[in-house]
Amino acid sequence: MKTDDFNSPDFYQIDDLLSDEHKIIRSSIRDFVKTEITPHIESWYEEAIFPEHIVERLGSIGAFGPYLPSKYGGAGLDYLSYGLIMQEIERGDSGMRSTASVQSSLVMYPIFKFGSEEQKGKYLPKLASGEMLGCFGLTEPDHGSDPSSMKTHYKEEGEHIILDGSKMWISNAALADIAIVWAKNEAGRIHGIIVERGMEGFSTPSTHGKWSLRASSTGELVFQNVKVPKSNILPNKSGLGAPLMCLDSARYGIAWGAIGAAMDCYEAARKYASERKQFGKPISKFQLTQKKLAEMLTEITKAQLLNLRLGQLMNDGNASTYQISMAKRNNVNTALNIARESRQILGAMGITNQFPIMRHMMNLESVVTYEGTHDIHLLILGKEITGESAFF
Ligand code: TGC
Ligand code: FAD
Repeated sequence: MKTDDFNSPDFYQIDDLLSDEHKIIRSSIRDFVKTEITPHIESWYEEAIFPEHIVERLGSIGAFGPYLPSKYGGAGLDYLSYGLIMQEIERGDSGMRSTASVQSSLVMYPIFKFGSEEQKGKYLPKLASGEMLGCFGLTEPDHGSDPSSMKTHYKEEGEHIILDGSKMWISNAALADIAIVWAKNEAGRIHGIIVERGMEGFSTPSTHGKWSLRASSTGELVFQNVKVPKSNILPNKSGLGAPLMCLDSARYGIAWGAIGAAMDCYEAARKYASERKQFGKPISKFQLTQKKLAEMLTEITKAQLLNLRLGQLMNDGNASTYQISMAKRNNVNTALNIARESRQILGAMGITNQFPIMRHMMNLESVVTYEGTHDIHLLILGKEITGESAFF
């Protein structure tokens, strides 16, 4: 069995800016990843298995909704803690982090922010413990970057609504007990609806043939005249702004998570370079290898500082969508470049599953697309800078 002796690079002594509590949380999640994810991830990935038991395990270590109050099963932690948890889990695998961030930011967060007291009491504690798994349905087959044009809709019928349409590319769809579904009412206004597994006309086919996020389950949500009680509508916010608020929280977690994957690639490449000999000396003696490693560490350090400051702004309630977009876009792109450079340092060995690099690289190809593509985040920033929308 592979040993995992990962330690995160800290070139700018950023640890000095974290509290003891932050460091304890990071260390406990890191230990969890070392014992419960690293030893199995390559075979789950190769066999395209989502390890269902991991849901309750993630719940037990507090990875679901850590920033929610304890009244609802959360741990009342701050956003730096949430970021560190995402960083450590994605260091293990982006698919595992996907499960944690969908559950936390895209399922628990909207119920907490927009739900009724009854909805919060009914779902949040079970979601926090991992007894229940959720998913988030915004993307449709014909509407990805442009969710405002979604077709999924509902009409009112007495105490129920009748929901029709479909969602695609939904993480955890096939396993989720509940789905937070975004759909338009008869006036064309977007609302969030809690759809439960077992409701007649609701099905969740799996998506196969992915070369990315293979240890994560992806699927569709299909609604054919699904009768949902009106009381399952999230009452406290409507409009596209509601799902976009959830995305802010999830994109923040991804900005941290991606750097976890980058650190894992960098550490694997650094160690390999000191052990692998060519032309009679370790390849770490070659200037071109040193250039790669120096540039990787520089980019990781810049991204760590971006995350730290963004986390402070999140804690103060002052982080803007645009700041979050910048961090998501920069850090995922940085991680993808670092995965590619690390792979080069390992030569042929870099393409095997004896090292985590190629898996991280393939995962990051999804991460750079979901939660807003690299180019959509550039346009979100462009709109903020110029005041002009490139979308409409
Ligand atoms: P736009 O006109 O900019 O905004 C529409 C309305 O929303 C308001 N708003 C916000 N409100 C709160 N928080 C925010 N962050 C907000 N951003 C915008 C805005 O004020 C407006 O309100 P109102 O009252 O004027 O109507 O919208 P737009 O249609 O121009 O589109 C904006 C755009 C393209 C940036 C947005 O739609 C977008 O971000 N597209 C990307 C789609 C996306 O990210 N999808 C993600 C799906 S979920 C996912 O990928 C999960 S992967 C999970 C995993 O496995 O980890
Ligand atoms: P499109 O929107 O069709 O974009 C295709 C290309 O066109 C991209 O390069 C894009 O940048 C570019 N483009 C689009 N519009 C513009 C423009 N105005 N200007 C310039 N370029 C543009 N969604 C969910 O709702 N829930 C989930 O849980 C979820 N999980 C996912 C899991 C995985 C593994 C993946 C891969 C996706 C997941 N998604 C989920 C969907 C994801 O959010 C979408 O894939 C993403 O928003 C992009 O949409 P699209 O794939 O339809 O691409």
